[in-house]
Amino acid sequence: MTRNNISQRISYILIVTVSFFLLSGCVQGEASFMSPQGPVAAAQKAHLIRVTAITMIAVLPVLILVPWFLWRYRYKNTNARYTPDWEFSGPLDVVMWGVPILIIVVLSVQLWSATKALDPYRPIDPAEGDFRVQVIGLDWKWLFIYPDLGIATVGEVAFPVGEPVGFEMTSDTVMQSFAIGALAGQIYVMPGMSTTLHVEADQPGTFEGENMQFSGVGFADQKFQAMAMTPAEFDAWVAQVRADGVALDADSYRALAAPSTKAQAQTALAVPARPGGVIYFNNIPADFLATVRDRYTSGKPVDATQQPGSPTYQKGGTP
Ligand SMILES: [Cu+2]
Repeated sequence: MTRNNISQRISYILIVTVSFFLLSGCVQGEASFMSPQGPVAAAQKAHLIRVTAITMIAVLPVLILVPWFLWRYRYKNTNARYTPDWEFSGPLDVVMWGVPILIIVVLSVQLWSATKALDPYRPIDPAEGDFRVQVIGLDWKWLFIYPDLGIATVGEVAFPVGEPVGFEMTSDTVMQSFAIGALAGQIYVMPGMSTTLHVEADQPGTFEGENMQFSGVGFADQKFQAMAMTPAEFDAWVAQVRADGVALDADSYRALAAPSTKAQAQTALAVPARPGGVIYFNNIPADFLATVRDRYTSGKPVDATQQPGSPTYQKGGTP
């Protein structure tokens, strides 16, 4: 590799790194792990900064020395030593190989321990137990089910602040990617499978959640508000969902699961047009997520008319 190539490559790395930090500052504060609102996102941010700093031990000297060499050993500078036959320096080789090897060893240890610590399946506090929320990814909305409270929502998900929340998730359409950026990283959801994500919010607040995997025309609308509430606020919210909700049954689920934005789903279900496309359900069949998920693994193929992601999906009636 020529020096020019190297410096090109380095300027590219620099531009990407700098834009990353600039752009992450532009994102709405509560949507990014760079302004963490919980312990998981805080650990992710600390990990990124640590890893970037360690990498800079190798990157910064190159960024500084390459322009300096170019300047110092330019043709017209008669003060610089000209040694066209120079080809090897033992101490220099030890530094040039030794430092990067050390960095890779340290990065490996960092990555290993961070991967274990940030395992999304690992309960945040095993002694405390999870506040359970089940999630079904649909075109183009997320259905949140509270199996212990008998309610479900679309467009917003609330949970008590300071309590570890365990999301059990699946998809009833294509693969999607669930993320509440300010609390934790993204996790994929897939039909016929369950994935798990643990989050916790430090302070009461509202954070943006979204689907991060393109899934068709309504993709941009597949966002929701994640709301960390005080216990009193949360109880009031649950009471409101229970009072204002419609029953979640086979028919309402079929209407909800059909490809539509949240607002279109409100119309299809004939429920109030709440801001943000929010829909409340109050009567939840037992183990609804398992019923939806396990259709795909019964051993019999699921007919296309029964798959919400299919163009021939039947929106109404029971099969
Ligand atoms: Cu999978």
